[in-house]
Amino acid sequence: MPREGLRTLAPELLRQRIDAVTGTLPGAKAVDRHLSDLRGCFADEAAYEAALEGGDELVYSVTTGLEDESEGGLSYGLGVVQPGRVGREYYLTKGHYHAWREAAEVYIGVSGAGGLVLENDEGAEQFVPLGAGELVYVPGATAHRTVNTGDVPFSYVGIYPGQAGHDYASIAEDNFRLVVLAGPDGPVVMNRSDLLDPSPTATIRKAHA
Ligand code: S6P
Ligand code: ZN
Repeated sequence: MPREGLRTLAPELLRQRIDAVTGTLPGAKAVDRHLSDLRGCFADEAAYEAALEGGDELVYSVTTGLEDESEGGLSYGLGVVQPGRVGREYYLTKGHYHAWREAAEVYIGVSGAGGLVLENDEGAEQFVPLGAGELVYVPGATAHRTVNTGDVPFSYVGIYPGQAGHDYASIAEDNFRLVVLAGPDGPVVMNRSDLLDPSPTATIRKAHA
């Protein structure tokens, strides 16, 4: 792909306005993900089926702004996760590794509150809160999923190498090891294995804001 340059780049891509109220990049088209697109993502399968019966609600939208797939180019998109839950689990994105594993990404919070569930295949995992005006660095070779822990839409911009690509299958197979749930005093983070096999010793971590 030829390099986008000052001469070729459309002005609306050179300087893009983020509409934080509507959660859009004006001029760009959003891809919507509804509950039915997220089969297998939520821990509580019965709650998922019940939620689906109640209506195939919109869970999140992604609007891709510029996709510069030339060597050294960057792409970016605006994600908006709606407020909501399936059982106690907050609405989330599918999540992915980058197909080019080494490709890192920067997330910048635009409005609302949520965070990123991160993990790698070396056994590290973490929930990192992300609010408006905050930035989270997603290192390379790290699967990432966004979660809305608030009660208004959570929007953020993700900026990543244009050649990153997306690999959804590798993380979908076993799903993320951490789940983010509504607790009595706000969001809590648990290991999926503890959630599926609850015992008094299950580790519950508070998702510090
Ligand atoms: C792209 C970046 C985000 C996600 C968005 C939706 O690399 O990480 O723009 O695409 O958060 O998530 P997902 O997992 O459905 O692509
Ligand atoms: Zn990504």
